[in-house]
Amino acid sequence: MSKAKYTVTAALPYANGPLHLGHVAGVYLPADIFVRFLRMNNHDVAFICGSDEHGAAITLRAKKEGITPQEIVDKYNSIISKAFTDFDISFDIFHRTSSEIHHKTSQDFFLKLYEKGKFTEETSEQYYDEEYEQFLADRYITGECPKCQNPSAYGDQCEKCGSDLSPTELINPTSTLSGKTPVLRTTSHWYLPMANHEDWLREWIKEGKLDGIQQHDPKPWRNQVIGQCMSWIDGGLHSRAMTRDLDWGVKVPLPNAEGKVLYVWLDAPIGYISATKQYALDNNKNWEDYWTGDRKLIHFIGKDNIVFHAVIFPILLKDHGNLILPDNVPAYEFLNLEGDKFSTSRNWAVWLHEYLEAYPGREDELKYVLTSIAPETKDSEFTWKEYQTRINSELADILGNFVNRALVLTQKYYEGKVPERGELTEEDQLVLAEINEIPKRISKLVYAYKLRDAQAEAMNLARLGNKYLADQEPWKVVKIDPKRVETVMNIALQITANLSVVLQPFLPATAAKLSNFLNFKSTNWEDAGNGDLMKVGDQTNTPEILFQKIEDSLVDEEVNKLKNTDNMESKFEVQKEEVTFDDFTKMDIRLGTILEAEKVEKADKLLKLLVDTGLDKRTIVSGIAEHYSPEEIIGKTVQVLMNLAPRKIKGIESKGMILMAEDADGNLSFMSPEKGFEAGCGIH
Ligand code: B3M
Ligand code: ZN
Repeated sequence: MSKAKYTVTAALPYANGPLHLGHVAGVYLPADIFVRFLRMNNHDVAFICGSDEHGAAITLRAKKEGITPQEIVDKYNSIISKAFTDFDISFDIFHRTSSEIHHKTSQDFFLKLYEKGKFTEETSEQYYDEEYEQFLADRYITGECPKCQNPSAYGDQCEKCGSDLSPTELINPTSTLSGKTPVLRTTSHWYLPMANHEDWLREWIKEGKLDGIQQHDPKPWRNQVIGQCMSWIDGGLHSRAMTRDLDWGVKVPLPNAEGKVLYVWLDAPIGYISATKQYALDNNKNWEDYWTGDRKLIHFIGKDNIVFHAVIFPILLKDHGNLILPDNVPAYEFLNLEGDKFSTSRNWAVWLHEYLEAYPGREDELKYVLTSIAPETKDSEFTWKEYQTRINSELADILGNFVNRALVLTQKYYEGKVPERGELTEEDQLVLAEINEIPKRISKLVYAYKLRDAQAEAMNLARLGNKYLADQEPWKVVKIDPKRVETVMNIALQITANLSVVLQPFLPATAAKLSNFLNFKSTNWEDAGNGDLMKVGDQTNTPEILFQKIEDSLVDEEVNKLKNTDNMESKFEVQKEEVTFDDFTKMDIRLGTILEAEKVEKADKLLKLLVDTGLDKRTIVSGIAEHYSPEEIIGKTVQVLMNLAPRKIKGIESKGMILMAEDADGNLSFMSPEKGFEAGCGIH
C-alpha cells in the first residue's frame, strides 16, 4: 500500500499581535511535531501556514495603535514569521492573505460559488455610522447585553455571559468609531445558506462518510470537535453573510459591490489554498495535487475555530467541488498562564519572540514543556515553576544524565569506540525488546494526534536507558567483569542512537546534538526500534551538557515580570507605537491665545478660531463646539500644534490644531498653562 499523502495546515494567526505560548502549545507546535513525524515516515506532505491579515481584528488594532491596517499587518507579520523561524517551526510556506495571489484565489473561489448559485442575496438593515460614513461590522458596535446587562457587549457576542448576539439586539448601541449612536440603513449582502447541508454534515462528521463513501476514520476526531459541531448543527444552521461593508479586505468581485469585501472567515481558510499555490509555484509543483484526489487534509486549530473549519469551510469546499474535505480537525483547548487566562490587553502573556530573545538555544526546552502540558483534551496551564521542574527533573536528570553517562563512559573505557556485545542477559533482552516497541507505540499515538503521550513515550526510552545504567552499574562492574560492561555500554549506545531518531519530531535540536555526539544520523523512522544502529568500532565523541538546569532566580524573575507588567484593564486606549526623540521634536507645540471664536455653519461640532500664536494670528478649525461655547473661550491660552499640515475643513483653511485632553466618555478639555505664560512659549 502506498503511503498516505498529507496537506497539513495550522490556523493562520491574525497579524494583529505577536504570538504567545498559548498559540504555540495549542496549534503550531503539535502541527510541527506531526509534520516532522510524517516526513520521517516518507509521507508526501505539505505544511501550510501564513498570516491572516483581514477583518476587524486588524482594523481595530490599527485604530488602537494609530497606524494604518497595512502598517499593522506588515509589523506583526514580520514579528510572527521571525518567531516561527527562530523557534524552528518547519512550515513549507508561511504566506500572507494580503498577497495578490490570495486576493485572486479567494475572488475566484467566491465567483465560482456565485456562478453555481450557491449564495443568496439578501437585503437587511444594518448599523451605519453617519459621521464616519460607513457600515459597522459587529465588533465596531458596543452596547448593553440584553441577556446579562453587561454594558460593553459587542455586536456579535457578549464576552461576559458568552451569548451570541446580533448588533440589533444590543441596548443603546454605540459606534466604537465615533462614539455616537449608529443609525439603521439598508444594505445587501451575499449569504451562504447552510440549512440544507445539515444532513450530510452529520453523517460526515460523526461517521466519516460522504455520499455513503468512507472518507475518514471518525475515531480520531476529538470528542470536543464532534460535540461542538453537533450542538451547532442541532441548533439549526442559519444563512451566514459572506460579505461585509468594509474597506479593508478582499473586494467582492461583482459589479455594484462597491465598498464590500469578503467576510474574513470566507477568505482566511481559502488562504490555505492560496498559500499552497505559492508554495507550488516556488517549488515547481502543482497546487491541485495538494487539494484533490487521495490526500488527507488536516487542520490544526484552537477550539474557538472549530465550526469554521469543521462546518463552514467544508460546506464551501463541497459547494466549490473537486476539492478534498478535511480528514481531521485536531482542535486544542486553551492554555492558561500562572492561574489566569492569557490576555493581550493586560499583557498577561509570555510572548514567543521575547522568550526566544531572552533564552536563545533553549527552544527545545520550551518545546518539551509545552508539549508535556499541551491542552489536548482540556484547558491546561503554564507556570514557570513547572517549566523549571520539567527541565530539571526530566530533561536534565533523565535524558541529559543518561546520554552523558553513556557517552562519557564510552570515552573513558573505550576511547569513544563502540564496544562489542557479548552474551545477553534476560534484562538486556527486555531492554532490546523495549527499544523495539517504543517507536511503534509513539507512531500509533502520533497518528491518533496524541502528541503529548507520544512525547512521554519517547522520554520513556531515556528513562529506560537511565534505569538500565543505574541497575547495571557499569562503573562498579568494570572492576570485576569488564567484558560484561562492554555489552552494557553497547546497549546504552543503541538506546542513545534510537533517541536521536525518536526525539527528532519533538526536540529536533537535541536530536541533532545526539547525532553529533554519536557520529550517527538517520532521518528515517524505520530505523527506530533497531537495536543495532551503532556498529562495533564506530567512533563517538565527547558530549557536551545537553540541558542547563533552571535556577530558582529565573522563575522568580519571570513571575515578577508578569506581575509588574500586568496592565490593569483600562478604559483608555493602549499606548501608541514608540517614536524617536527626533520624531517628537519635529512637532512644534506652543501656547496660543484665542482671540475670536464662532460657530461653523452646518457643523455641530466645529468652532472657527482666530489664535494669536506669538508668531502670527491664524485660523484654526477645532471640533470642540459640543464642549465649549464661543463666548467662554475668548482670551484663553491653550496648546497649539503649529506645524500640522494645513487642511480645509468645511471650506475653511485650518492651520494647526488645538491640543485637547479627552476622557473615556469623549469629553474634551483645554490644557491651559498654570501660570501666566503667554502666547508663543514653546512646549517640549
Ligand atoms: N485568524 C482566528 C484566530 O487566530 C483566525 C484563524 C484563521 S484560520 C483560517 O483565532
Ligand atoms: Zn451578556
